[in-house]
Amino acid sequence: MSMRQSQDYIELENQYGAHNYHPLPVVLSKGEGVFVWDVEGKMYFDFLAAYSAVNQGHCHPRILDALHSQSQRITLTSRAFHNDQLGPFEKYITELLGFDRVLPMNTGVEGGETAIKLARKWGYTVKGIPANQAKVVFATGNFWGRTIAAISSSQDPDSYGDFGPFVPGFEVVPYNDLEALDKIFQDGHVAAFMVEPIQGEAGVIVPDDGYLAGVRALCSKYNVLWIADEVQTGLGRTGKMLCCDHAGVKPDILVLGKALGGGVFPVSAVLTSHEVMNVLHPGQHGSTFGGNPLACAVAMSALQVLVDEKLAENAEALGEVFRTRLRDIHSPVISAVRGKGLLNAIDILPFGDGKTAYDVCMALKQNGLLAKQTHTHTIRFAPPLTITLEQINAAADIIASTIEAVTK
Ligand code: IF1
Repeated sequence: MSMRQSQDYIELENQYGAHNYHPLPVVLSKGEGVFVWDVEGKMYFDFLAAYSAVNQGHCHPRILDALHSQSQRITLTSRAFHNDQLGPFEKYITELLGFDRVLPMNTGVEGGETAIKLARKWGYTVKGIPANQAKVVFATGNFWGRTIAAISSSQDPDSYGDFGPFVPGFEVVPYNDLEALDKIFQDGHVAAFMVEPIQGEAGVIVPDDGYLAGVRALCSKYNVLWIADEVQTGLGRTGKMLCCDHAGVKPDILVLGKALGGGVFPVSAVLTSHEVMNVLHPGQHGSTFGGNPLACAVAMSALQVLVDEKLAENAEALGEVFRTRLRDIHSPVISAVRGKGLLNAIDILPFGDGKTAYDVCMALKQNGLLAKQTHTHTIRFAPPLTITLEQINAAADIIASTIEAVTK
């Protein structure tokens, strides 16, 4: 039996799997640090990091060790019983990030759903919003997952098309627009405003410097809970532990996911105050896997790696280097360079006979760097935060030479 090649694996997925993605034609079989290898043994820089879920690098030894040693003891108890990993994890993460309480879940979208349930219930029982009248406000361009609630706030037809009817009580305002917030918050039925400090899927949209401080002030003024969706921007990605830290402000509810699982296990978490978290009583929310001992052991090690290896600081410093390198690529097809820390993006103008960012990503793949386009014209660059100066410069060399070559 000849060893399977990439095309064999792709054909298996085409024949037996759902076609809910259009992946780049590369089949990965090994990952270590900032590198991944395909089944033919070709090595690539991973500049997507599973959409910022591999901040600590692929197969981090300390995180794998936590996974392996806990898996030899006990992995899943359900929350019908206590376990010896949950309490220590809850203490560690709440003290590390400065919140009173945490509710552990599994995926980022479950974190978002949990935050919205908390906000609605707080709206009724604390703010005094009439039953079933609570409103949650979102920003245009938001993306927080694929559930019916998450697509109910979306403006992207690919996200919501043919999946209606949608969750009621969701309102949308333009991102980065404080006046619009000031206006809609005057509706006393608004319980919360959920927003990404930098919009990831929308194309790494960085708001004006005063925006987050303005959100904080307006939410306080109108007694509206600010839910910060830091599933993608959190945990060192933008050069601080939390993206909100750049503005020196704290949300009422924080949603984390992705890198909380250290790239090896789905872990998400919702952190908030006693006042908000205490609106939930036994039997009112939960999850089979939420807070399982394996997830807690992995997440604890994932956080400790971020802190001990100073990955946020590394992201801050190397992000500056990387954006400078991108700006030094004097190419007529690059119309914008933007980002914070190691969450960056470039916009690519159509070139050649209608070629787009996808064609640049295909050429980057040929040259040993994996990245993914978003919304046709944008390429997001988000490597693991463990990347070194030498590696970021080598990757920038590949990006520069590739763009120069394909756009000749
Ligand atoms: C896919 C996108 C990124 C997120 C933010 C919550 C979630 C996400 C800010 C939900 C998830 C993922 C979903 C994944 C690809 C990826 C993605 F391209 F889809 F939009 F990162 F930008 N909040 N983003 O970015 O977390 O439930 O997925 O754990 O659906 O293809 P999840």
